[in-house]
Amino acid sequence: MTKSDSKFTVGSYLVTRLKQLGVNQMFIVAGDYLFNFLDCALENDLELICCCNELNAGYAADGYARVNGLSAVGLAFSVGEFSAINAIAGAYCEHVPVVVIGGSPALKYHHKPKHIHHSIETDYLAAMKMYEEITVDCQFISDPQQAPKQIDQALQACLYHKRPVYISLPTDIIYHTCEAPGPFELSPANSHRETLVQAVEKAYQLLTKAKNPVIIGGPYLMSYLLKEDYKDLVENSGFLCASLFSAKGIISEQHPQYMGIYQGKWGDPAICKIVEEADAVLLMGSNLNETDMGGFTAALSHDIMIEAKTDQVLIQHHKHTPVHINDFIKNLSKKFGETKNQSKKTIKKHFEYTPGQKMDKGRQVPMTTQFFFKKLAHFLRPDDIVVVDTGCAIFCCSQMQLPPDVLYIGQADYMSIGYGTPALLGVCTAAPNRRTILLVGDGAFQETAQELSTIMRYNCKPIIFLLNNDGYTTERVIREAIYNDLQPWKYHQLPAVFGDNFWSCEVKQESDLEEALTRAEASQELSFIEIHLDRLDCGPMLQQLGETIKAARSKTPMALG
Ligand SMILES: Cc1ncc(C[n+]2csc(CCOP(=O)(O)OP(=O)(O)O)c2C)c(N)n1
Ligand SMILES: [Mg+2]
Repeated sequence: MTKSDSKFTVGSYLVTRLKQLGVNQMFIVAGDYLFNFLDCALENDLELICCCNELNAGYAADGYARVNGLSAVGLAFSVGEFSAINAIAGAYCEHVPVVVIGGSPALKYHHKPKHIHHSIETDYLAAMKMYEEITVDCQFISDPQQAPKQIDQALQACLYHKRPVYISLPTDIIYHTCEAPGPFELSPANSHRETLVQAVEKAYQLLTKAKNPVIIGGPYLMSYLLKEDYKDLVENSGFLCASLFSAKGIISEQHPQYMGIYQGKWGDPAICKIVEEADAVLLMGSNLNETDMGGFTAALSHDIMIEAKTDQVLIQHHKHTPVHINDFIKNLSKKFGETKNQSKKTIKKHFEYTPGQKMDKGRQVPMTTQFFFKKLAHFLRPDDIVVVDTGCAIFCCSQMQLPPDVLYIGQADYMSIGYGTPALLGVCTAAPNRRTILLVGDGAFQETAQELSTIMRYNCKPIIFLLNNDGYTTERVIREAIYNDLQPWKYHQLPAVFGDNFWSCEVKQESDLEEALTRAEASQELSFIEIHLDRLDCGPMLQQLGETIKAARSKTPMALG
């Protein structure tokens, strides 16, 4: 078929490609320059999830991509594009593949720019210049002949690097015809063959000669969909393994070889000891960020380390590149798999909370963080999705043992509060049949609370636990000051403003929780449970962290918060 015979337009080409790649919903906030593309999406059965604001649409797209493997967000020219920047920066930081589509003025305006609505004077590419910092590819589509190539290039980059890309679509280009999309073939990983073989051999030698080797799983294993390969590697090697704070749940926390979260001196001392006394460490898919490294208290020596990043492997200071994490994990796992009689090391867990343990129903005393998380550990079941926002929620959850096959989602590296509620919308959209639970602090909730409205608009039925500790407790434990206070909302009353398809309650005493959980368990509607906690009750880990930071602050300012 020639280009002129094609029934495809630039708009329908992009929509078709998204659908071929499993994106069946797009998060949007409408705007006039975007109308043509939105109509095109509707004509081609790409469902639109209309959000309250663009920051939230970006976070929703992030949550959707973490479940689905790819997502799209449609934004109005400039005003919408600028508003979503923090969400897309988060997706860039955390390796989440989101396609950002910006509606732009018609080409005739680009040829002869005038100061039109939403433009910053006459620079129509101002947003694109900003997105260049937080995406792996930016395309401005001005020629329908080139459009398919440009769109495919952006999508390839998005899926290869697992990071956002940006496509700017002038409003009139949408209806120009272009060639039909063929099958989409993903670019293969670009490892250099011999370097890969060398890296695998060296890593294998170092690990097998060691007496006490350990494996640590990082977040890129999740981004690159390597969960199964990682499990194979752990099992084929027989070594003990830990997860980073940002990779909680990358391997079943019930797995006999799994120790728990390693987070330097911030984490469990028993796990820290095993990891830091190991004579070989294989660290898979990490960027060694501050939180994962426990405020850089982690004492991991590069002399005994193998570090697989996304496209290179560092072995005892020596860089092997290009070696893609995908190729490295598969080949190393295979190599271990070929070795017979590999004895497996197992470990008794150090977790404080274990499912199946008999739980008391609670007394008539004020609710505490510790009691809540103990009960929650019993409430969770396999296959749940748990979304956590930054605050006590993410820090306390990291200490709680998850049942197998729970998908755990949080912004553990970028840590922008307010991520959780809109990400929940994305997660529920991508996985409507999985039970989904949100843990969000009062401060984080106040950042993006409107999206509860969209969650109800699309009839999602998550269970939301709002941890109301009267302000920014995570910040309070570092410094008590009025800027960590909040206007005290009646949170459990808020869903009633947005719709009818919910039930809500307040939990003030330990004994109230049982009834709330029983009701949530049986509910066919959205559950909104406001948990009242003391303003300084943050669980032992954060408490200790606050003390450490306060003590260290006079010498070295810490970055937390
Ligand atoms: C967008 C953004 N603004 C500010 C911060 C700084 N910050 C980190 S934790 C926190 C407090 C969170 O409060 P809340 O959600 O109530 O959780 P809590 O610590 O009380 O459990 C703040 C303001 C941030 N991480 N992200
Ligand atoms: Mg709070």
